[in-house]
Amino acid sequence: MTQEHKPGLSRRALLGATAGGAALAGALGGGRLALTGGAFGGAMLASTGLANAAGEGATVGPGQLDTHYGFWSSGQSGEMRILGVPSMRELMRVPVFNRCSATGWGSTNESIRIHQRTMTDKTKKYLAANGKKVHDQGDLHHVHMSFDQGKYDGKFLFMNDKSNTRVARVRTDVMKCDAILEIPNAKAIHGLRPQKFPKSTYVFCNGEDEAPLVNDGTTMEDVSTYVNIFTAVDSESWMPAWQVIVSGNLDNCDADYEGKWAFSTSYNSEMGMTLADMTAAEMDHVVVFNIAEIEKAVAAGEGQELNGVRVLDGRKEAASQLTRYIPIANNPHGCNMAPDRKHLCIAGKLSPTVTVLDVTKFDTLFDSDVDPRSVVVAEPELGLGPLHTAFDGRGNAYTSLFLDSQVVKWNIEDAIRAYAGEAVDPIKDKVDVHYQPGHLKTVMGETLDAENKWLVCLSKFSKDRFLNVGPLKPENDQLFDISGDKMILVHDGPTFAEPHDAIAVPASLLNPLNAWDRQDPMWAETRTQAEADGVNIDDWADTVIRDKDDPRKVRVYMTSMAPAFSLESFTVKEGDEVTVICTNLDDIDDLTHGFTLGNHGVAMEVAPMATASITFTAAQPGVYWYYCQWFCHALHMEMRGRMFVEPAGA
Ligand code: CUK
Ligand code: CUA
Ligand code: CA
Repeated sequence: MTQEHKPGLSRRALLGATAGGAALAGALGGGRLALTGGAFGGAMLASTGLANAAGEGATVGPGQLDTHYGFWSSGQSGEMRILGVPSMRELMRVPVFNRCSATGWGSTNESIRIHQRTMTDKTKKYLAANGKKVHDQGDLHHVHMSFDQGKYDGKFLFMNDKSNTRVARVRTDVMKCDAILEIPNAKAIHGLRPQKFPKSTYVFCNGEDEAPLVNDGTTMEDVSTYVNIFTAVDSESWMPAWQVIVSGNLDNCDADYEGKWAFSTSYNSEMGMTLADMTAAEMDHVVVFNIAEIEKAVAAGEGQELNGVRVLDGRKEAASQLTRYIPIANNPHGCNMAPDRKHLCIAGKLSPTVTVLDVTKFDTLFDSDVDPRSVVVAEPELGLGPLHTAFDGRGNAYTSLFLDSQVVKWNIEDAIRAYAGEAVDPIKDKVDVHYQPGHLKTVMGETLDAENKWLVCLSKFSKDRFLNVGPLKPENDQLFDISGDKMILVHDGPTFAEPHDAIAVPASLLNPLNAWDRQDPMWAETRTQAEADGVNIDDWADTVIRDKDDPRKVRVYMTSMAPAFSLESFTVKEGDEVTVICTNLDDIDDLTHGFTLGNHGVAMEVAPMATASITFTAAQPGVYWYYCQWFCHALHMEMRGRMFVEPAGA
């Protein structure tokens, strides 16, 4: 047992008391120390040693593989993370919207091309006018996998950048981002979900912030000109398919299992610009998007074309068939479709309730004179600050209570019966979590394959759960075994800023490559340039080429093979725009090389059989060493060479 860090903190004691069953199981079972560490925990964390004990299978010993991949967002870190579940070991960080010192993401030409990808010439102008080239920062809240027939297809992961109104796609075969899009017209993409059925043709993207539709400074103070925009992005071309203007703003979203609807929560139906105004109304709403009607309107050329996108008007006053608005109590947040294909759960946030909507009744909303609240089939009171809901595929829902710092397990059918007047308590269990949870997720819980084994709860605060690391504390992701009637805490996992959301999928769903395919599109443009230079980048290359048309540009082609670069040195001139193109000819698993150039801020990963390139300006005359920064061989330290920079006039 470790000591208390501070006196007077009763939270541990409280947790210990409420998790009594777990404490007992842990005490009896022993073990699990490798994962649980010291914190309070030995006693309260469950063990695997006990037959039928909760937490069974949570231990993943040295050399053992996890049964599931977890994909975590990273909030303001701007990357996607891969964790093993149930060990909660962090396996990889995949830079997406951020710049990465280790891999050169955001610095290499291959990644900058993806960062700079623009949808139309018009948008390119818009980007240039704002002086924006590459944002190397992002706020990534939501990661979701592509679907086929309501189940994950294992192909892509989609994610948002709230801070720069962007969305990105990650390929699961190489676990690299292959497309980023800055969405025009909308502002601050927050909620993001793929279409579940028949497949993820669209990725639905919520614009959270209100702004004038044509946001060019001609109108700024006049809030009546502000709109919010819902965007469907084509998952293949990674271009906007269409947009819908809505009443109020958009927070979280989801889609149904029939391919008919998308839905979004709105906490600012008031279109308020201040906290007081945003929380003024008793009811906000959920927007229901009618996909078929929207596609019909797009095909008919309705609405307007703006920055290359068809924009339809789905606001209340437009009285169209595109949208419907279902009143929901004050400032709802989470929007989670249950795997029973029927029930949509809207978390109340400022209301202690979750509102359950029957999506199979949504057709009736588009008849006239129907009370939009007639699709509400339950509204259980669960506790304070409900944010998000997860599902176990057995009819149970798990809702995070931010203010109560709890997770509540409740039964959807029982909640429906209670709403109909029966004397039944839908609440089945409550556990304290540490501390103030946001999202929570079950394995496959947003698909028809929902599992009932693990629940991850992503808490915003770790409080006294870990060694003090200064004023900035880690967050805390907690793993629960939900296979029994009670939720049992089996693991705490500190995380850095700031995973909002996560998904977990069986390891068998994915089969990532060990070495790149030489024909991968990632370096297609680099290949084209090499061919123009008469260089074969699939073979040994040790060529330095000065551009015929622009003599300030130099391209340096080299290969890496442990423990040497093909070029021991190369020569350029001060001020040259130098591009180093490196191909790793080692096709051995795990044998990544890198290229780091001294005093130039240049470093990049070159994974097995990959080509990577990076462009920089040669500094003042002198000798500069480059080296391989991924420890690859006994002679890794010797894997280096010199760049000679001659005076410009020489
Ligand atoms: S939001 Cu973070 S806790 Cu951006 Cu999904 Cu609810
Ligand atoms: Cu190659 Cu280190
Ligand atoms: Ca509100």
